[in-house]
Amino acid sequence: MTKLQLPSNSKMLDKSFTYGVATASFQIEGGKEHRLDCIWDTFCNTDGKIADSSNGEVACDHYNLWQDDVALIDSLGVDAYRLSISWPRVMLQDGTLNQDGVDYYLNIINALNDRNIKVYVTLYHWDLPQYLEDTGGWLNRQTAYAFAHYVDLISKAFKGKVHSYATLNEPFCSSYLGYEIGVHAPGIVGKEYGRKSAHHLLLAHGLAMQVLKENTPETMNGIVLNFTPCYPASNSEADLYATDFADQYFNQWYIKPIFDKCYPDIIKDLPTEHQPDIQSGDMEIIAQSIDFLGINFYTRAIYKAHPDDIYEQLPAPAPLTDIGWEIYPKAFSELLVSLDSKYQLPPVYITENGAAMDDSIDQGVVNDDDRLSYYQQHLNAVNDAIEQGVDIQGYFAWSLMDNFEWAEGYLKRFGIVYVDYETQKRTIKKSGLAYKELISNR
Ligand code: GCO
Repeated sequence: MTKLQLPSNSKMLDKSFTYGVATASFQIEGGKEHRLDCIWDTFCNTDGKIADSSNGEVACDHYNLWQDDVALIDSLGVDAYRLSISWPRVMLQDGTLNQDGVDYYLNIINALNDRNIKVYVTLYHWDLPQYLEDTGGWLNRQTAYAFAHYVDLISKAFKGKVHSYATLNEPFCSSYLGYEIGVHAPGIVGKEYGRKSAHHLLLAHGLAMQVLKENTPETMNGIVLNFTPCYPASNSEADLYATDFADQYFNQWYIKPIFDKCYPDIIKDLPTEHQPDIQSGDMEIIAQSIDFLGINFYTRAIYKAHPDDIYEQLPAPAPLTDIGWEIYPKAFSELLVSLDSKYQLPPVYITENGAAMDDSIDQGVVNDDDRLSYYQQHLNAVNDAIEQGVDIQGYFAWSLMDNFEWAEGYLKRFGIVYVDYETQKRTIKKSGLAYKELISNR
């Protein structure tokens, strides 16, 4: 297989459908000496947290190589680039802007605009300033207000240069992985912390939406949520119940407040000490209207009832990617159709989709047929959802290039561009060449 193809009548072949590539600050930038510490620096420096004991101090050295990387993005022919802003690079602890950090992003944003590449900014992709974690991080309600303040200053500094803002990337990961099971920074463990941190993240989203509407009503403003659709191991009543519970806990928890102004029904089944601290007016703030919804999809999960706990997730069946996630594209179209039927969705953008594969480079060539096939199946799934009436207007490949894959360090490669971390040489993989061809053949 060398090509990515869509049916000739596909709406995804219209020029108005946006194709892009995505990255995140901590995963690619390095340049640590030019910013304050974030929770991922601290987490990486804690023994046993990162699979290869690595950190984000150099990463893809995008801090120094951004000009080449913008040229690389342009060479792929994409319409848009989704990047995230490192909060501790642009803000000082006293609540003022760090102009060097702002200028760093302005240079990148200007270079993208010069090349007619639309700039999709994510304002929070998990790199919370460490000084805010020191006062409780997302367990502290004040962090939501600190976020709105940062968004106020940065959206003014970027005025007129950005196409779209996403407030948060995947609040599920920040709260559940970071504060409930502790496999992501800041590594806090306790069922009592997951929902509380999630509520403050969602509040931060709502407060930031208010700021964006005021400061930059001309940009497309929204949020990026990830979903791992839940499937039952059998049709037994117990398994169906377990699966529905997991879906409410892991998926609907983050979207329902935004569209329905309330948490899923299971909130009443959670012990009081696990409940979020909801203050009067919070749900109205969270349920601001949004201009777009970003959806990230990688895989599904299968659940059955558990005798002592409510649910148990089964091991993922083959075929698997290199990170152990099942390849099951049908869940992608089913997810999109089901969200569309449950909620009054604004236009949807697929803000991340892609696969980690065990790539090897041979004489400057990366034949990642496995990733190419993943993309083909998932582009088809998006097309299926569009045919079923879901208003999807864009698709971003995760990721532009191999990078720091959080707790997996540099061991898992998600790029459509290969990175040699010794030399920082970038090589477009076969999947990247096919993506470029799909885009240029529209
Ligand atoms: C995400 C993360 C990415 C990951 C990707 C693969 O938003 O989940 O944005 O940072 O690298 O999802 O795990």
